[in-house]
Amino acid sequence: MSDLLNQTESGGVMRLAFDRPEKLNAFNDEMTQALLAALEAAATSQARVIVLTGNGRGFSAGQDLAEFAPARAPGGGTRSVAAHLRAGYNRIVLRIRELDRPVIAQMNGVAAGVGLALALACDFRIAADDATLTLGFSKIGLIPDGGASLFLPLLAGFGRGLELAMTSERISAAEAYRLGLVNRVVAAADLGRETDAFAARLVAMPRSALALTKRAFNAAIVPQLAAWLDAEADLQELASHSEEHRDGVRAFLEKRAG
Ligand code: LHQ
Repeated sequence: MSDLLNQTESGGVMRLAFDRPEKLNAFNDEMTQALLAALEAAATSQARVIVLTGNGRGFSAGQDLAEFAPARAPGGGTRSVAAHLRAGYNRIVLRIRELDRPVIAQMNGVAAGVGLALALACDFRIAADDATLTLGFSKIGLIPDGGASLFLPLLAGFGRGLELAMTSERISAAEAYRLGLVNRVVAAADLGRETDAFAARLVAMPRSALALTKRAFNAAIVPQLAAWLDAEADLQELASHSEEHRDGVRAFLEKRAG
């Protein structure tokens, strides 16, 4: 267990809270692997519902761009983005979808990049009214990854999904609700209580019915998920070799990003 992921369990609900609040819970390798391990352990736990959330004012700002930056610098490291996706986020998305119990994203604050992608891969999203969402990838020359190129149009529709992906517009929770990206929006002060109440409703439902319902929806809507995540990683690899990507990451790290 890592200090970067707090795990608690009560009333049949496992809560996993990202804990790098000073970086808006951006994912470094340690936090990524901790989440993957926790989701793997959840598959055999007594918990009937899993809740993902963040500590502080962020749900997650996505990939830690400072940690991955050396590979982006001219003459820098050689880490492949595709390999990075396959070793971490893609496995997390598959775990979320394959878990035979509901996974809820409790969106306490800003969700960006692959942080938003992971929320979109969950079964349900409950957002605080002051939370915001942005894909952010296009600003740094990338494509939506972590399954977002699939789950975003699935939830928001092709046109609005593509618009959000291409513009990286930062939208409010209310707008996200209007677009179908989140299931409900609640007062920030009530977020924990409202999520607990919703989770308790699910805990009280017949366990196998929920497991089979999830399996049915997966088979109907995302039957080729593993293959798509793989293809998405290849496209991201292409994008990551561009000058636009290098310049975009540099602009963010030097705080020149608009
Ligand atoms: C961060 C981050 C961050 C590091 C905020 N990293 N520090 C996969 C494969 C391989 C390569 C690349 O990517 C991917 C998948 C991805 O996820 S790509 C997309 C990565 N994420 C982004 O591009 C979002 C970057 N962040 C932002 O645009 C803003 O921070 C948002 C809109 C999330 C929030 O803005 P503000 O509320 O104004 O907060 P802030 O920008 O002031 O951030 C607070 C701190 O968190 C700050 O640190 P500092 O030490 O200066 O206080 C930021 O540098 C840090 N931070 N996101 N992704």
